[in-house]
Amino acid sequence: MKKEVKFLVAALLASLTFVGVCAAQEQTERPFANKLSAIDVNAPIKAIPREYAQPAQERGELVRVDYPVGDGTKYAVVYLPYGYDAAKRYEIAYVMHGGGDNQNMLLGAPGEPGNGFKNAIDNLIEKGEMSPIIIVAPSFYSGDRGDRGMGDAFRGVQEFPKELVEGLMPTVEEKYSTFADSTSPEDLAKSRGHRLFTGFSMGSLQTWLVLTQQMKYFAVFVPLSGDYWIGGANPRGASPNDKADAIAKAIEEQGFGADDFIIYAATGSKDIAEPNMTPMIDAMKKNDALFGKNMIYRVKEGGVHSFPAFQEYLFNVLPELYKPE
Ligand code: FER
Repeated sequence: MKKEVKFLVAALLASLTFVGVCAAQEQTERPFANKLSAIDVNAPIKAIPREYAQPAQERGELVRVDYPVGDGTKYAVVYLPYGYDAAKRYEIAYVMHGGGDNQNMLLGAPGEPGNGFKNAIDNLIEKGEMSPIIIVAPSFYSGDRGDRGMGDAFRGVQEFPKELVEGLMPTVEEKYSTFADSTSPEDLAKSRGHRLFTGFSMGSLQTWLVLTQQMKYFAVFVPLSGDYWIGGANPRGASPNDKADAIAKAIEEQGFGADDFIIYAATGSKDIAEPNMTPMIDAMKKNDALFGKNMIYRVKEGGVHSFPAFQEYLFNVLPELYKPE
């Protein structure tokens, strides 16, 4: 090879390496790293104190956001923290309800802050116990079907991961300021470290489905009272090891490893999901290389499969994951 050509090849390789390193650094922005290390998994899960359920002085706003799905539209309820400022960047948490519920169940509907959980979030932020974040409450049901059978839930959770990344995320994160520089798939992926998915019961199944299919866009997962049903429908006969292996395989097939995500799982000792979830988590823990350092699991003593339990888990988990600096 001629000297000049060698030089050109070397320069090209050096610049490619440089671009590669920059890309890797962007990919590896990991604000979620170390979030779990300070959490005592044996500490009791706190009930929501009565005063936190009262309206705060500084109240966030609930807005309805319509987004495209196929030929139609669906909507999500979006919580904007008090003093939301489009010039700032916000962490964002997507929260999925359980079977039979809807977009309004967790936080309330716009103008009707519902059952006190929104007040609890307002209060946590007002008291400086949690950073202001954006919370998105969508539904896996199709708005116009209005049906609520188990088959609809199975279909809904299976269809949702695609509509999440193609319709909901781009619409919400275009409208409101998150860590995504734009709503291109590349920028949404680049900001994955600042994006959480959680849900209760069928919403927990939804969380496992998002983890196994859309980890490209999410790094923080909070499955509450629900195990992974392979593919989305109840996998009769799948053992805890089968499920753990399927989750591990899906993570690896998406090109991710132990440093790329965290899982904060929880349920109650009397929850109908506990006998499903605990053995699956135990099977996952056997894969120490993938889950050893980045997964925790808390079980609330006496906790049952109920909406108040869902609220309690989030009330405990969100301030831990979004500790003010
Ligand atoms: C589970 C137990 C119960 C679970 C889901 C449910 C995804 C849902 C029950 C219902 O909607 O009635 O382990 O995991």
